[in-house]
Amino acid sequence: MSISQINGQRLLDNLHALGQIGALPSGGVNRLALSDADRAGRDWTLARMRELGMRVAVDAIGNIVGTYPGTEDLPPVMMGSHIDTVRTGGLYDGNYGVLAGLEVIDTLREAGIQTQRPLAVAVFTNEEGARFQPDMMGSLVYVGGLPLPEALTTSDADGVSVQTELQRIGYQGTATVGEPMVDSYVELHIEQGPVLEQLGLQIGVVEGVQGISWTEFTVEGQSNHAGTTPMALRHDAALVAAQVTVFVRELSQRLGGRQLATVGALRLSPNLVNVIAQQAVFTVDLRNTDSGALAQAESDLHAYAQQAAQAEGVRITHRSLARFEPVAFDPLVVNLVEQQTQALGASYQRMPSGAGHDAQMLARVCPSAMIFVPSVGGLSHNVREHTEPADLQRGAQLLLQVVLALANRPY
Ligand code: HGY
Ligand code: MN
Ligand code: MN
Repeated sequence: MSISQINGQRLLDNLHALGQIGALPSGGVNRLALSDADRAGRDWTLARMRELGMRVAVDAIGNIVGTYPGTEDLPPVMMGSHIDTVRTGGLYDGNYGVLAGLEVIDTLREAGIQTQRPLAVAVFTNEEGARFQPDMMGSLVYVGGLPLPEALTTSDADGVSVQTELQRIGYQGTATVGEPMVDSYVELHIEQGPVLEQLGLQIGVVEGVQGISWTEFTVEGQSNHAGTTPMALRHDAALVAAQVTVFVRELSQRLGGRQLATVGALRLSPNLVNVIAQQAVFTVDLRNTDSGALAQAESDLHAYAQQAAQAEGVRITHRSLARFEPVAFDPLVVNLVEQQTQALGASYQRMPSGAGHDAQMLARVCPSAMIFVPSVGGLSHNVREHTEPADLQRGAQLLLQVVLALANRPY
């Protein structure tokens, strides 16, 4: 049976159409979770699902699941990702996995093909965690990893809750969280790193996702006059934030391997040129494929932060924003992705994911895996995020072939 070919131009057109929603004047996209732009993106995506004749459900955390019926009433093979972005996002992070999933449905529908198992496409709420932590919030609730009430009462930096925003944008749905039960999950995503491009490879067969540890530190010092306070008498919150920032870079170099460390958010108060900072609130993002090394990095970080605070005579507290162990995807689904990649004649390598993804949550409840396509310059979470059309098309074609194999496999 000749395999249907996805319509690459239609996929590109849809990526650009969705990319207009929340578009930044300088290029790129700002579609923070549960913002007005996110609502508009959700409305657009729902309309696309309905155009494809999909049955659409929205659950209590705002996850959207479109289902395309199969010949058998079995748990669906699910594709999907997210359409929320960071504040300086690109066209492809998350959006590509959702729209490629809809392109697969469109292609099969046009060919009059119905798979044995139904196919589903999911849009998970707040994958980025840029506004509300933790990241992958919608999929974590979906798999029962975060109680719904705890997610709904989570607030952003302005004290606005997830529930308030879900209701405001009209996406606190009534579908039961975690339904439908999923047969298997395949997420297509841009790599968001430099590996495939540097090796000149077309596909990443993703074997798992590294561990993630997000911590928010609050340092309380003493504001004072920058011109009259002797250096020895200062209790400078900004100094401790800066020391920890330098420390985590040195920590990643000392631990080596795949240890990553980032201070991405920093707020000083009162944040004035001639006032010693009274407060510093900052985040530390630690990642490692090795669970033990990640725990070691966390332990070293907290020991150093306490010691630096004590030396400066300031108080330091912290709270965890997200903590996920490394995840290994289902070997059978990973093997299937590899086989279909070979059948497509694409160059590839097996690799871990540096970024977090909804697939690492779905892996808790069903066999899951991911497919990567190259990111130009390894850039992502950056308005210049780009993937070549040929790579976007190839990834979507591979997704179609993988889900066809999963949806029609003997049961
Ligand atoms: O932070 C991450 O890895 C993902 O983009 N939420
Ligand atoms: Mn993503
Ligand atoms: Mn992202």
